[in-house]
Amino acid sequence: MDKAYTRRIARLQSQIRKQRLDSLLVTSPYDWYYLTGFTGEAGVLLVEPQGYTLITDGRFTVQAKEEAPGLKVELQRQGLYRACGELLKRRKRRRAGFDARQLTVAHMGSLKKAAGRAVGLRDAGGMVQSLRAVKDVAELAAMRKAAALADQVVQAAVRLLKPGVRELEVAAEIEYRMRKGGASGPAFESIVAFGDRAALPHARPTAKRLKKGQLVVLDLGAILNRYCSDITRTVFVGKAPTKVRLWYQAVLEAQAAAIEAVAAGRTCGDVDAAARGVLAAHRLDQYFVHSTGHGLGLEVHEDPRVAKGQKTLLASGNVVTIEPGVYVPGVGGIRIEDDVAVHQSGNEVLTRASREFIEL
Ligand SMILES: [Mn+2]
Repeated sequence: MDKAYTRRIARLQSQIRKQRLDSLLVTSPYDWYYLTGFTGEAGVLLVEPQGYTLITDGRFTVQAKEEAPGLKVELQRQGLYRACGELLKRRKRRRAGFDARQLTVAHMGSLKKAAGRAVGLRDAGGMVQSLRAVKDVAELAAMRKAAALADQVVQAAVRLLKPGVRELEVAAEIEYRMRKGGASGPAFESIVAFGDRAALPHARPTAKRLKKGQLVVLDLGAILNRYCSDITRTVFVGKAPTKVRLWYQAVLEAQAAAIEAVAAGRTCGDVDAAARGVLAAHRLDQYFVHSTGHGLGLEVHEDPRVAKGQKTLLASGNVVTIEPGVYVPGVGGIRIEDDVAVHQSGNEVLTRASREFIEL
């Protein structure tokens, strides 16, 4: 297996020992891909202080061998969690960790039934996610490429914004261009929101046609070599009223202040406060209805969360989005989003498409 994977497993095993667990059930496909390179979507990776075993089914035998040579695989035939429970029982595990945010009540039922009373289960959620929050050199290189593809696609999408075009058409072009650029797909359902729909932070594209005098929010991200990007640009079709231009400048200023605050050792709450403070000075903070950003990596939303009051310290290797916005119901919304990597000193903005206000 690749050295990066063995290094990650070793780090997790030391965490397992530190938390005085004798095993950990890794139940997220993102987590086991991070640890082994196996991309199958069904299974459980059982990590123990001295080794690790993938429990999966016959559909993935060949795939696991190809993607994670040397990985020990046990095939389950009568239910994944039943097989897990039986394995824990055979190995006399007393303190097995699991992630309560991932295991369903049904999974837990089968697991407990098969494991029997002697096996102890404890919630140890988030252990792999916290390792994943710190990207290594190869991961950062992958994320730069995913960000560059998002830059290209968002710029191409802006050129498609002509009166009469539908939100859905622009969304389709966005996804087509991502795949042409090598992406396995979009990191999330692309947002193309015209006019008052731009006031909905998570608007889904509709058949609505673009008109002159509307704001347009484009929010998209690509998955390239398994890593996600996430970018938002807002443009105005026609000559923007002064009010809209002032809102845009305020959001841009808020974003710049938050990016400036992204540094190793600062809290995520500080970064959020930097954006919120600028918007408050413009009396626009009541229109900023979500948090400033989120971690980005194998998943489009991961640790650390950049939200109000978050005490988590940023560390070198973190990648977060910075995406303040203002949303005025009935009028429209403005959001500017970029992906930022934290370095030992300073930070690096991975997405580079121009942030200047565009009037088409
Ligand atoms: Mn985002």
